[in-house]
Amino acid sequence: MRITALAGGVGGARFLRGLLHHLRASGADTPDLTVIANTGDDITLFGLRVSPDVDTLLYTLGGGVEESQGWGRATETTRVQGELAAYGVGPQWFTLGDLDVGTHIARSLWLGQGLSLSEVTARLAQRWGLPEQGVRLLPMSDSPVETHVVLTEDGEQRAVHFQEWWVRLRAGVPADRFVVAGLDRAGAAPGVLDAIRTADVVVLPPSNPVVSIGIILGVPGVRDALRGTTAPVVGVSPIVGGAPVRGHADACLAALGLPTTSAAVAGLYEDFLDGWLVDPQDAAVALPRARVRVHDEPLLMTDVAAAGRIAGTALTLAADLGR
Ligand code: FO1
Repeated sequence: MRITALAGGVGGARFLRGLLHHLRASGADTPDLTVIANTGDDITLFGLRVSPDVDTLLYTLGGGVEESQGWGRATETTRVQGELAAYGVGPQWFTLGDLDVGTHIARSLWLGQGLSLSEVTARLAQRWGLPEQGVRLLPMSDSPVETHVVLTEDGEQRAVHFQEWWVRLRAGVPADRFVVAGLDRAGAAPGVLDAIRTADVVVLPPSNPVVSIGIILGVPGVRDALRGTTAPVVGVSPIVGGAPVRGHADACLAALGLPTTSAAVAGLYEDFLDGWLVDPQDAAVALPRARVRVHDEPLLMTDVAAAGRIAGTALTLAADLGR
């Protein structure tokens, strides 16, 4: 079964790790999973290209993530950044661990040598053993795309990089809107549109609907491919009991004038969504499109087994829809 997923960082990575766990436990053949990663969070820091969602997927699926925070490397130190601070080199609000820096140096070096982001990501994925697990990790685009957030502070509007809003400001200053530099002219990376069109199932993990999945949907051709695919498209709500499971999805939805409900998230996908998995607390959702099949299942990914159970339910929902 060819599965294609659109994913952001921590929520997407944990869900997909559960999906692989579920597929292995159910004795299926080697999984055939294509993951299309958001690269709108990417940022250049200290001259290095950092790709947080891609790296979170690499480390989580490759067994090297720092579980307590969901991103970065386990058993990490920050000596390099400490030395940069001693030189007065910033920013210091974004923590880059020493092992993580190795990834950014490799990525930046290879990009500088003329490799595409897809080629670089494939090399990084090889090191983390993703191909052996049946996983193909694709950036959504080979072109640089960067999400910026327009804010009003002291009566003045200014735009900051998404990471500055998310990490330094903790999304505490309301976003007026998001501006995604480079998105309108970003072509989908090789394999992205085909992976959607030829999948047996397309899954939307519980990733941020605005700044993760929403950015991937903005890559020219992706939304059309989702509308046109014959595969059932099944999503998992990132909202449980009217609040994001993690991260600041509430602040992102507010910027679009939307409430923090699983129904509002489903509304963002209404032109291509077939099945929608919600938590029992949100089971009474009124969806904008009656033909979307809603199923409820506890959605807290407390461990790998719980994420596997949720992923298994999403596949069952997809199979029911495909009949
Ligand atoms: N998140 C934080 O809250 N603080 C950080 O200092 C931070 C550093 C960081 C470094 C590398 C990386 O891959 C991710 C990192 N994140 C950090 C997570 C990241 O900011 C966001 O969670 C995602 O971009 C949103 O998906």
